Amino acid sequence: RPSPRTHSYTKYNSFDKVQSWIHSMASSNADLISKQTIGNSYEGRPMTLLKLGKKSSSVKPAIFMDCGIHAREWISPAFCQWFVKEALSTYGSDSQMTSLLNEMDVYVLPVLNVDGYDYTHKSNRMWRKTRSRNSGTSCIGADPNRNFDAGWCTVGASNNPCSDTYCGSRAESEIEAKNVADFIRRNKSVIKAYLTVHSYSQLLLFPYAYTFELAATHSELMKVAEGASAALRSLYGTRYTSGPAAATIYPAAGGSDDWAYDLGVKYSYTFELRDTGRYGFLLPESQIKPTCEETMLAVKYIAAYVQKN
Ligand code: ING
Ligand code: ZN
Repeated sequence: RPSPRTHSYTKYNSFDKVQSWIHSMASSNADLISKQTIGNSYEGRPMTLLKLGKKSSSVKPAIFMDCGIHAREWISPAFCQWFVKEALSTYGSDSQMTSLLNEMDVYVLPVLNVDGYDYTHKSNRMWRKTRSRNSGTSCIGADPNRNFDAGWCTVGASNNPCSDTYCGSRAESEIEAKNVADFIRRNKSVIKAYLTVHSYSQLLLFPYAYTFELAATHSELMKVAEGASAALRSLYGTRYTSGPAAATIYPAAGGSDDWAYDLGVKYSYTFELRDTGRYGFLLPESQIKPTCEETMLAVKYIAAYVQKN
């Protein structure tokens, strides 16, 4: 089991390495971090959630962030690992991170689609979906970001199990989506923000994807997204576009951020990290550090806003 000191944050780590890292982070930083399993995947892998935050006797508001909902988007789990490292190493020196973790808890799910992520390392680098068996076909898996109960399977999703955007047999048919939805439902009184990290396209998206109608709090969601994009761009000049998903990327039902928003999580965002297509999902490891550094600024911007509102 590698100690956090030997873990590489500038490589794309396998599921097993991420899992060992999660255990060692949680056991060596007990006052700021704890772990819990929110359930097992279809193939039985644990979905381990990290909770960052100074322990408090009062109930703290929280932010929930997941990475790796799509298996091949490897920069995403790399960012969640980076975020946890940065949070722990800058607590006590960075005033914003210190205040954030004193006042709030940040839940981080480093890999949501654990089976798919493992499969991209071992068999098919371009796999996107879960690895569940479908009845009546040899085609495997459903798209976990079409499987949430938000206009489920009405637009931008497929009924065909062989499609990469298969919505599943029903909303939350995929145990990985259900485990996340159950956790957020159980903790909805404290969860103020939901962040989900994808790649690629350099976008900061917010509801809705399942309809072109604007969210009730559209102006505020847009204002915060533009502030976060500006913060991100300040580091290396990387340009992000902000907007509601349907109009900014494409209409698509069953997405996790739409579902969380309709549940009542007021600040709900989907990040699409680097790049804009030169490397796409195959973003070189040399870009992990700059991508994570700039994305930290955007996530910290949103967190600071949520903390004061
Ligand atoms: N993009 C997202 C997808 O699931 C998205 C875009 C965001 C759809 C929010 C629905 C809701 O297709 C990638 N790259 O996966
Ligand atoms: Zn994705």
